[in-house]
Formats: sequence, structure tokens, C-alpha cells
Amino acid sequence: MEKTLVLIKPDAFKGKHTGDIIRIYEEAGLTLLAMRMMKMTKEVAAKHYVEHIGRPYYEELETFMMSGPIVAMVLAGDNAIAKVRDINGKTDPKEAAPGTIRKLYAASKGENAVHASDSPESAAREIRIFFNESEIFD
Ligand code: 3AN
Repeated sequence: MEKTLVLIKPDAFKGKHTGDIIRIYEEAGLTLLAMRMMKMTKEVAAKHYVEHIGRPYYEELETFMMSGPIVAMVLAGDNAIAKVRDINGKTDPKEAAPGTIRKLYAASKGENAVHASDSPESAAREIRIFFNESEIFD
């Protein structure tokens, strides 16, 4: 069983898509191991998006991620990292395939509804940012 970190971003939360997004992951056979609604801080954003610090869109990304509640979750399943990224669709919703979460709910490359880890290394790193070991059902 592989684990991955998913964030439901402020745009999808404000649009009241949280329940639908969780349903899509569960219907795809993924299992929730941890979940929390929270406010992103500058400190957590800098840790989570460390590879993006200094990019031209970083400030916009930080402001957006702090603009409302987010929902952080750990999902598990066979091949969960690739599976969740397929379900999410391409970063830019214009390029996302029909039926993907970003095609259904995202407005732009910046405000794109969900985040998911892109490798086992980033999944391990990102899960540690949002959850303690004791909060994850295994
Ligand atoms: P993904 O979330 O699909 O893995 P990344 O890792 O390339 O995409 O980008 C991380 C986040 O940074 C994106 N989800 C998006 O919110 C933001 N981002 C990336 N590229 C841009 C861009 N050109 N303009 C605005 N925001 C961007």
C-alpha cells in the first residue's frame, strides 16, 4: 500500500466541492488514513512548496493557498501516488482530461483545486509536514 498527500485547495473548498472530491477518491478504491481542515500559514507554505520559492508565481501561490480553508489528507492504495495524480488531471485545467478533478472543478493553472504528491520521496516529506505519525491510521 502506497501513501500520498492530497490538499483540497481554497478554490475547491469555497466552491463546496470537498465532499465530491473525497467521494471521487474513495470510489476509485483509495482509503483515507488521515484528514484535517486547516488554514495554510506562510511557514507551512514555504515548507510544502520549497521547490517553488523564488519562481515568478510563488507569491501568488502563497496568497492563494492562505486565502481560505484547505483540507489535508493522507490517501492510501495500490499505486496511490500515480492513481491520485491521474484522477486530479494536468496542472493546467485547460489540458486536464474529461472527468478529472481539475477539469471538473479548477479554473486556472494557479487555482487548480487539488495538490497531490508526485513521488514516494515527496509523499513521505509532505505527509510529515501536515501530520504526526500518531494521526495516521495504518
Ligand atoms: P502539480 O500541482 O500538478 O504537481 P506543480 O508541482 O508544477 O504542479 O506546481 C505546484 C503548484 O504551483 C500548482 N498546483 C499551481 O498551484 C502552482 N503553479 C505551478 N505553475 C504555475 C504557474 N505557471 N502559474 C501559477 N501557478 C503555478
